Amino acid sequence: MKKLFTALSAALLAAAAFAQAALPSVEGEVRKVDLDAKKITLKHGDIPNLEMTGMTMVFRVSDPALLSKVKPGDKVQFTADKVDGALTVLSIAPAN
Ligand SMILES: [Cu+2]
Repeated sequence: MKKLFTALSAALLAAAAFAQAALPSVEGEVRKVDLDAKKITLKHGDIPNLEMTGMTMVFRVSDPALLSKVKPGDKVQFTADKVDGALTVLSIAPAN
């Protein structure tokens, strides 16, 4: 029984790690960068993990340093997820 529980825990941990790593990369275009509010406006394509189709909207960023990597007009690839109830960009980089 204990062995089974250990195996289940390991499987759950692996699944959680996989979910983290598996955030899909999304195409977008930067519309606005707000350093003070730590927010970015992106015109984005489909975001399967958030069940969103393309639109233009504001995201929080997990780390303000992300905002220094991009500027309005840039085509980007990013990942986003819900963090503490807020739609948050977790990674972003210029697309090339
Ligand atoms: Cu959206």
